[in-house]
Amino acid sequence: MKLYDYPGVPNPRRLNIFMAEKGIEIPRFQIDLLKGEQFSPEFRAKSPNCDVPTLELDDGTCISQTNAICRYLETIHPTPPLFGTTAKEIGVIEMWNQICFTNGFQAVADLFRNGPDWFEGRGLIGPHNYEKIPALVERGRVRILNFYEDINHHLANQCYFAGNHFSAADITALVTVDFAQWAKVEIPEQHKNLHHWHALVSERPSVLSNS
Ligand SMILES: N[C@@H](CCC(=O)N[C@@H](CS)C(=O)NCC(=O)O)C(=O)O
Repeated sequence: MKLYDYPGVPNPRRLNIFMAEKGIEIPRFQIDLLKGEQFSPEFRAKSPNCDVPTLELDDGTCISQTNAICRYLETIHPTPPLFGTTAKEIGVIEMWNQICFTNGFQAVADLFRNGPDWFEGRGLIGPHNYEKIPALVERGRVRILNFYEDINHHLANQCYFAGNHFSAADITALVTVDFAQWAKVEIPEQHKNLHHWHALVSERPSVLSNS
C-alpha cells in the first residue's frame, strides 16, 4: 500500500493518529498542496476529489476520504478497535464521529477557508473552484462555540465521546479542536469537561507523535 499525505494538515493528521493507535506503517508520498499537486492529472486519477489523505492498495485501487480509509484499515487491522465491536458501539461511535465532523470540523473549515488571508477562489476543497463567502467566517465561529457547548455537556459523565474507550470519534474531535486553535478559536474557560478531555487525549503517544 501507499499513502498520499501532506504533513501538518488536519485530515491527514486524523488518519496518522488513527494509524499510530493501531501501529500501522504505510510508505508515505507527499502531495504538495501549496504547489497544487493535488490537481495534477496523475493524482486526480487516484483521488477524484483532489484531496489528501488517499490510500492506494497493492492492486491499484485508491480510497480517499479519511473516514473511508479508517474504515478500510479497521477491517484489515481490527485491533485495537477504534470504531467499536458490538452493534451498539459501532452505531454510537459513528454517530459521534459524524456529529464532530459536521458540527465541528466543517464549521472550522468554513471559518478558515472563507477568511481574507488564503484560498482565493477556493472556498471549498475539491476539483471545482468556488468563491469564498465572507459571512461563513462569523457563522463558522458561532457554530464552533455552539459545538463546544454541546460537547462539553456530552462529556460531563464520560471520559470519551462514546463512553469509556478512546475511539475514532475522539480523533475527529481532537483534530477539530486543534484546527480551531489554528483559526484562533479557543475552548472557552468555563467548559471544564471539554478542557479535561482535551488534556487527556492530547497526552496519547499517537497524538504526541502527530502534533
Ligand atoms: N472530506 C475529505 C477532506 C480532505 C481534505 O480536506 N483534505 C485537505 C487537507 S486537510 C486537502 O486535501 N486540501 C486540498 C486543497 O485545499 O485543495 C476527508 O475526509 O478526507
